[in-house]
Amino acid sequence: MTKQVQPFGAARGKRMWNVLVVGLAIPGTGAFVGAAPAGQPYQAPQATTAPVLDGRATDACWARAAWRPLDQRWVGPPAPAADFQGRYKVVWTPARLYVLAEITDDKLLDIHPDPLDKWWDDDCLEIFVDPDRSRGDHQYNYNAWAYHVALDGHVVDMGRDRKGHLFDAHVQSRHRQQGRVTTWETSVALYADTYDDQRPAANRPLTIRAGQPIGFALAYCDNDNSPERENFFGSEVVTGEDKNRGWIDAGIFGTLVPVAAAARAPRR
Ligand SMILES: [Ca+2]
Ligand SMILES: [Ca+2]
Ligand SMILES: [Ca+2]
Ligand SMILES: [Ca+2]
Repeated sequence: MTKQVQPFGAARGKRMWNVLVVGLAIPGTGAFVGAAPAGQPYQAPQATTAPVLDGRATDACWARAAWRPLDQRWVGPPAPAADFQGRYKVVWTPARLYVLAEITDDKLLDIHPDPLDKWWDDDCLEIFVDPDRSRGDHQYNYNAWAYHVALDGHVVDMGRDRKGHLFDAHVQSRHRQQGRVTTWETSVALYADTYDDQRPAANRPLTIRAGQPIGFALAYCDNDNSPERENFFGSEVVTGEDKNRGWIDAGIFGTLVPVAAAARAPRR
């Protein structure tokens, strides 16, 4: 199985920059960057009104969530800030997680029109969820999920048969590009490890509850000019030589804690 095993020399023509540049030069307000460092549980605020998925981060719920950086280089050489930068936020309702990603990418690429052909070699957002925070292997089972969200909206993860499958019903996304910055808004339904892939319609999403931790990580596959993706940037620190472990091992995921919306003051 050669999926997602990429040589480090794949990014020809890229300059070698210190990865610190990526972490320090995030555009925008930056107010929350560094407020919730990697390795600490992410406190996801409850959205009293779900965001409208339109690639615009103007929904009230987003203002209450802290940014986290996508600054861990899992595959490929260091990249300058103009090539890639990323950060994200998460909010929730009992029915869904909502992920906002702000990605600076100098060229959006989709060179595999078939959504099940080398999906990780096109630009895509990758959303990792382990609904019961059990950790452990999830390569060819549903203990956890690695949803690859493509520019065309298709969503792919590996099935028990060791092949890619579309899970378009699990994740919805919209993105909007302004210059080099693409804003992705996604909604993610959580499914248990008992997921029956022979009867997809029979599965029901889990209810998300305040205080029940969820394994979570986010990543971005960046390809600009190459037959294979050039970089893979993630949200979590992965130790060891092989940092491309998210699609196999839910143990590298971070922890997301759904935080209840503050109760309204009683009317008098
Ligand atoms: Ca929106
Ligand atoms: Ca790029
Ligand atoms: Ca699990
Ligand atoms: Ca790209």
